[in-house]
Amino acid sequence: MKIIAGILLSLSTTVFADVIVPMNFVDTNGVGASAGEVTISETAYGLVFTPSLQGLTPGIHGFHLHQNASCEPKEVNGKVIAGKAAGGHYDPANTNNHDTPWGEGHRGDLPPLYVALDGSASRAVLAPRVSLSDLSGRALMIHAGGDNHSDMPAKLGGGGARVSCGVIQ
Ligand SMILES: [Cu+2]
Ligand SMILES: [Zn+2]
Repeated sequence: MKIIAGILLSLSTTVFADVIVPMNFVDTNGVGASAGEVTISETAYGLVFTPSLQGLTPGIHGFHLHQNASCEPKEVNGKVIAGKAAGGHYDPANTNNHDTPWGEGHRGDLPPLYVALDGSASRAVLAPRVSLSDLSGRALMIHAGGDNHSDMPAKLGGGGARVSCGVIQ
């Protein structure tokens, strides 16, 4: 019985394939070099985002699901902004609030990414409100600065510029 249970368990954990998102650096010229990838897997507690990234600035970075499947720059009021074609934070309920990953605001508000002193990121984060059905046609975004999961004192957690992005197929 133990063997059968083991086989069933290993089958059940492979039913849902991980989603792998290639990540690239972005700037006002467009999509640049590869930064690595993020693997998204489903758990009983939500989705786990496991980064395998290099070349980032050490420290905490805002990390979100954005609305559109594009990482291209876009002009806003005569100014070209990196990654802006990805649109705003994924917000299917139109809350217009930036909040915690477990809060009532944008569903795309993920826990921030931790980047080590050597510029690599490998620590996984758990997003309890996001499911696999939310992913298709979105973009995964890493910001230059951190994220206080509030619109105060700065909008959208204060993370600032979009530095790395990946389209989720
Ligand atoms: Cu963002
Ligand atoms: Zn948000």
